[in-house]
Amino acid sequence: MASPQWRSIPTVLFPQEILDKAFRKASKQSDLVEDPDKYHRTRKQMVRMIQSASDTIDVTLKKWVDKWPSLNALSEFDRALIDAAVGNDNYRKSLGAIQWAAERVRKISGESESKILRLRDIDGFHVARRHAYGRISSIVHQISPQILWLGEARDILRKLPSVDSAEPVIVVAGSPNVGKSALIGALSSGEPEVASYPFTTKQLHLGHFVHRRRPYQMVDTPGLLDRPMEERNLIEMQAIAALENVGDVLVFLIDSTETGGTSLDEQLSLLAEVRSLVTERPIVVAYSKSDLITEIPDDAEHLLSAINGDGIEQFRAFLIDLIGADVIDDPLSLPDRWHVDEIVLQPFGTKHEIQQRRGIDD
Ligand SMILES: Nc1nc2c(ncn2[C@@H]2O[C@H](COP(=O)(O)OP(=O)(O)OP(=O)(O)O)[C@@H](O)[C@H]2O)c(=O)[nH]1
Ligand SMILES: [Mg+2]
Repeated sequence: MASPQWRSIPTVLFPQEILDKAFRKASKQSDLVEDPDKYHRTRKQMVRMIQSASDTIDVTLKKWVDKWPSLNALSEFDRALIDAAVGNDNYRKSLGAIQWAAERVRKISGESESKILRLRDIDGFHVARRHAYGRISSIVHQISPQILWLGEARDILRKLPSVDSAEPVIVVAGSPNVGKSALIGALSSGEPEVASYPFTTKQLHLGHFVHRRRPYQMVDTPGLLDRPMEERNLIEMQAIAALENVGDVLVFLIDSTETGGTSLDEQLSLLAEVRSLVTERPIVVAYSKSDLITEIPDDAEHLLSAINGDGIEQFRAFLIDLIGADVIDDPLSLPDRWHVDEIVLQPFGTKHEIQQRRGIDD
């Protein structure tokens, strides 16, 4: 499922701008009416004005509704992101109100036309046209809050990262400054894209690499984990839950050198919190800045350096294997090492954890 292309969503006009645009077009249309007879000409002009104005509004509003993706059609990842950014409820209600207004305006146009066709005097045509314009304006003003909301939401949503959740997604988390963005850079082919989450001032890095023609996307989660869980607001909590639960794998990066400014103990307690939050996805713990590490932590299975590249290729291969996007195309073939069932079923965890699961003491 491709991410919505927020950038292609048309600009949201202010309510008065929509009306101005519609009425301006309508006047031009009325100028085009030709009829030597004033009575018939005026009638045609007034009908043309109402039709044209309501057409413009109807088309403009419906285009918004069409261009904004329906939440139900989006991936869980995108829905969670939108919910965190602008609120899914507001999203639905605003688009609903706009759809309603488009239909109302169309109806008013129809009613006014039949009324004008029943009238018999030039003044009446003008009055009916003005009356129709008044009703149309009031409908558009009535949905003013929703139009304004949509305009603001568009600006926020345009900054959201675009992730194709049909392809593998690797989410990188960890305390500030542990090297999340640098790791994504090191694993990426090409420069990572820089986006931003609306709820943090920090920059977000999006990278990818390709393995067997499949893109593996990587997203980092800056600024989401720099305070204890209980101090975070609801929006951040949702964002964390969404991000960490949605990818295929969560890489938790630990900087055991503490040069990032967070003590190892704090990082480990953060890891414990994240473990309690992320129940649906495998968590891979990796140690960053291996070029600076003097004392190798006991349980360090993955030691990485974004600076000199140590461990990076092995880690990439490990992630590809863990995600397993390539395996079992042929339903009759068995995975490699199928007979070693524990390892096939539970390919991750530290050596110690695997041994524990298998009941082996160190
Ligand atoms: N020596 C060394 N320094 C590294 C390594 N990886 C990152 N750094 C340095 O650590 C600092 C932080 O790296 P970032 O990649 O920005 O860390 P981050 O986790 O993305 O930080 P935030 O986005 O602020 O949470 C930078 O000065 C990097 O140059 C590494 O492998 N070795
Ligand atoms: Mg970063």
